[in-house]
Amino acid sequence: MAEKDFRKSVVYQIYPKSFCDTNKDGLGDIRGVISKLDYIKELGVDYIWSTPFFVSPQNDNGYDVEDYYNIDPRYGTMADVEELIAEAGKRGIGLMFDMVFNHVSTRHEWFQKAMEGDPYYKDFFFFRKGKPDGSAPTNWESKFGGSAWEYVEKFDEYYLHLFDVTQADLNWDNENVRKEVQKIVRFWMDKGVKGFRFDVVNLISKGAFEDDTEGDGRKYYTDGPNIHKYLKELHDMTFGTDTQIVTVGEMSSTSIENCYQYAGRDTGELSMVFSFHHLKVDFMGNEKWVLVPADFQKLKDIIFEWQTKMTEHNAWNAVFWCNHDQPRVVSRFGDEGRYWKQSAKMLGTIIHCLRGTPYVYQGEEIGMTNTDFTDISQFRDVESLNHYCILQEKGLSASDAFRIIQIHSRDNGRTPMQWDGTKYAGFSSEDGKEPWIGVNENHTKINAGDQLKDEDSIFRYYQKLIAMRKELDVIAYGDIEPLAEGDSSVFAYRRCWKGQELIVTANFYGKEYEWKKAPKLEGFKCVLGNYPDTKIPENGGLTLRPYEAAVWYSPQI
Ligand code: TEU
Ligand code: CA
Repeated sequence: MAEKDFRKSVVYQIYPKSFCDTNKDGLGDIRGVISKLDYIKELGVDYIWSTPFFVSPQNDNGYDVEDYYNIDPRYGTMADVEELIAEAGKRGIGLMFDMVFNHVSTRHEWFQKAMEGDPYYKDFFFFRKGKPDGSAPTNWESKFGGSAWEYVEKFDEYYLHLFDVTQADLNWDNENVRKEVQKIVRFWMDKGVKGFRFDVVNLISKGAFEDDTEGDGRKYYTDGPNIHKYLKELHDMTFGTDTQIVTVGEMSSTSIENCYQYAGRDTGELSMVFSFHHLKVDFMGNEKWVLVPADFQKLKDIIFEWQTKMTEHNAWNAVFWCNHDQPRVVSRFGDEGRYWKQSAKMLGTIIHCLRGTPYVYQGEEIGMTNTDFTDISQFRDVESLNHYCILQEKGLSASDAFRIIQIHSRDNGRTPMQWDGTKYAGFSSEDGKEPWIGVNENHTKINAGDQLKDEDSIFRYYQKLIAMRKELDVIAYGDIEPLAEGDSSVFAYRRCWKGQELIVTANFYGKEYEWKKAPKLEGFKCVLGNYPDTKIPENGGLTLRPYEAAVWYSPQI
């Protein structure tokens, strides 16, 4: 069979815990995903990436895996997962599984045996002596706050956890670890899985264990010394033997130079990468827990840099605004209020016409917004709860700390999927247990049921964006040229492929804007837009209404 051409594909991401609950326990489940396959099919996507549902204590909602070969009973059974793969397959949709191999839950058998003192398994992890004064081996910080080292009294040693204290980092320098990982990947390939998303995979190769005098330690383990070797080996021993499998690596704080290799056409590593630099434009450097306005110029610079340089190096991006770790994009860069619909469509347009494989995160296709929580007790995420305390320890008032959590919390993307206007938004039935995390009140106005009935809805618009990538080769294969690079309001670019041209024009703000230096659009046709009456201006220039976006196409120059 010919190699899978993922350039025309679109991926739909599901966070199963918040997607659909079929047995009234307040937690989404696999049968819930099965029940919504026709909806996902209607959107037109090619793959479903589901975040992990393996056996786990759920301290980090499944990113703390206890057993990679079995399904957490809260989500369902192995038979359910097999049925999901088969039913999705019948609809032409492949399943991408989320493989977390940087760390395991401390409840995983390997860690349990390590804690019993078994030297074979102790070497699966990073156990290290403290400094002579007894303090942690290095000053590295956990991504969820606090030290990245946890003291174990009975060994008088510390173990490394870059994330939660219950997520122990695996030692990939140990060949036995790498062999176990390969076994797991092959197990799921044999079940008919069509793709993999590898969690924080650029952190698996640790460098020197030294104090970081400038930062939190990430420079010692990000894109580490053997990373390309380990990825090539994983590729060769597992998914590389099947040309139908698509892979995406989640790259934490990576460099573009490393991504040329991770996602190069012929480098034998992965199909594509998620990078996050464009989603730190409302941070202060790497510091997320602050309130600063989004820097639009920086956003454009970063997206365009990744678009053009990855193209030059024949490498492939995953393109996205949203996932289960990010606030909702319409709240973040758009407008939840008056221009909710226009801004959600504008943001979708920008992503879906870029060079790369677009990812749609559950609820994005209906313009779901951030949470409406008013009290810290409503938040569930370990990262948010940790930082709520850390911010107050640093001297912030409870209300200032809360405001920061509200804006940046990962829970913004984790409230239940809004299917309809009923009590629990159709996520679970009204006589069931209360959902594990609060439903947004706005589900009476923002829900899938209503949008399916409305030809002008955000859902219908996403459907068109997805169909357009399949119809127009220029979107999947074309080069990219940034336009209006220094402009204060416009996000625009040109794509070219074999004489076909596509121009995307978007007003990123809620104020009408006169774009004097707009490219000439004679010979182009507006193939999609978020206003019903977008026309080619007669005297050059382009007036963009609030959040107006349009896609202009010319079959040949
Ligand atoms: O996330 C990796 C990661 O570093 C971030 O997205 C993280 O949530 C953020 O930087 C914190 O500010 C992946 C998963 O997507 C996430 O859900 C897991 O919690 C994490 O790995 C650990 O497995
Ligand atoms: Ca359930």
